[in-house]
Amino acid sequence: MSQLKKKLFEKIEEWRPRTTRLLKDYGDVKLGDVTISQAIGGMRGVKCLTTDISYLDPFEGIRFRGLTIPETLAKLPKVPGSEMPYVEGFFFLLLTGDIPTDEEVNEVAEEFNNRKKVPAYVFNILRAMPADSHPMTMLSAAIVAMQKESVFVEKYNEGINKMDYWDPTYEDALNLLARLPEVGAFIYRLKYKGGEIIAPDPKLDMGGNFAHMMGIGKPYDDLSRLYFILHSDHESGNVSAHAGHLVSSALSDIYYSISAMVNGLAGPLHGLANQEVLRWLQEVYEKKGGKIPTEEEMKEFVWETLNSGQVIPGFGHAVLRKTDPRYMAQREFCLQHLPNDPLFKYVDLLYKVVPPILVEQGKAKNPWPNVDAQSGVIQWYYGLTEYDYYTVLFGIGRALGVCANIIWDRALGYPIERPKSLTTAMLEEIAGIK
Ligand code: CMX
Repeated sequence: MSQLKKKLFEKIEEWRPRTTRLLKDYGDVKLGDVTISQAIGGMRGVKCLTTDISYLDPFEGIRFRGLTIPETLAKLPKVPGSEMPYVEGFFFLLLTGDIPTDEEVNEVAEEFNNRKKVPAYVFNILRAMPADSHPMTMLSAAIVAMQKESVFVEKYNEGINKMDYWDPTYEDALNLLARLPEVGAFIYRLKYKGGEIIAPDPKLDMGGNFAHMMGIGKPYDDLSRLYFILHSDHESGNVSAHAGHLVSSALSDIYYSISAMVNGLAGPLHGLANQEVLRWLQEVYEKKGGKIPTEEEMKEFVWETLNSGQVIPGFGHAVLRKTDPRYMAQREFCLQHLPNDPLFKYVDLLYKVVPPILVEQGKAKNPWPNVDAQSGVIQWYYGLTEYDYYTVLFGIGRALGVCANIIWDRALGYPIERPKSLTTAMLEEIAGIK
């Protein structure tokens, strides 16, 4: 058994009595009340999910296993010759709550390497899809196509004990995570580079190998590591994480669950916002006849977008009430690597222009930029101008967090999810409306 799996098992054994005790002795303790606006309005703020992988404070932003983004990046072992940590080591942290030693990181990186062979039928399926399929549709299809590989299904059919469900789920998760970079890079090269596929390099770590298969030189490897880490998890109520958790709660395996996660991420109010930012900016650019707009002109476009009943992509958040630290981490990368890039300056102008306008409009509870406002700029700078593809990168990252959550859901025996619905007439009756 690998050190990661052994450590995970020890943690699970240690953790289970805490969940059992809460349920048995404190199950009736209230976490809050649900209002009519929460029942109609997307359950905003309802405290009804549990995860220990990450926590999102509205004013501080995300913490992964208790660590802020700068702490996470500083503490994890770095890939030799790189500024960024191993994504594999980050997954170790998400899963166990511990910073891995160099030896543990090397072992988990090797394990990812040993599992990364993508079945040939996946490539055939992708090749057979219509050329104008969206990359997220292709990613989702590739993942669900691999469902027949599920170790969980095999063990379930053999009658495995409920207490052991986490084990084959772990196997499925590692197999899938190890393969996602190649699937993602294949989609990119098939769709946008005339099908000239670059074979994986078995010596490279996850981020390095992804950059290699995309055909983009340094520091794109570090950017990929940063990108996958930043997008991995945002506690469990966001659409993609919740979709993954919900589907897996029916004991659907990792492949079904992560495909569902990808489908949720593909919405423009969620992960697709990163492509929408670039699409919107390009529209503005074209309207200006290929000139970068001035601050005043930018303000006009923001108002035009709002007045036509659309949202400003990359701004606002359901939980955050400050600038997203994931945005700031990417901005720092831009300041270090592409400070004079015109598109970066253009997006930076939005940071100045949009928040006061959203405040003036008085609707958005959070006028500040989120993770998606900055990510496309960096990709564009390194030659990835096909912005339809950007959410695939988000999806590869998000799978790390959702897989870690699903393994723990199984370990702690979280049941099938089934909240209760009421009718509008019932709400009216409860509200005292005649
Ligand atoms: N531009 C214009 N209006 C916005 C806005 C924005 N960026 N953000 C919020 N609003 C509006 C909402 O549409 C809503 O309007 P209505 O009352 O007419 O329905 C009102 O402000 C209140 O919304 P809210 O409570 O502040 O925000 P929600 O929790 O409902 O929604 C989010 C959150 C992210 C969907 C929303 O801010 C938005 O649409 N942002 C733009 C899309 C985006 O960047 N999404 C990516 C988020 C990060 C991620 O998940 O990847």
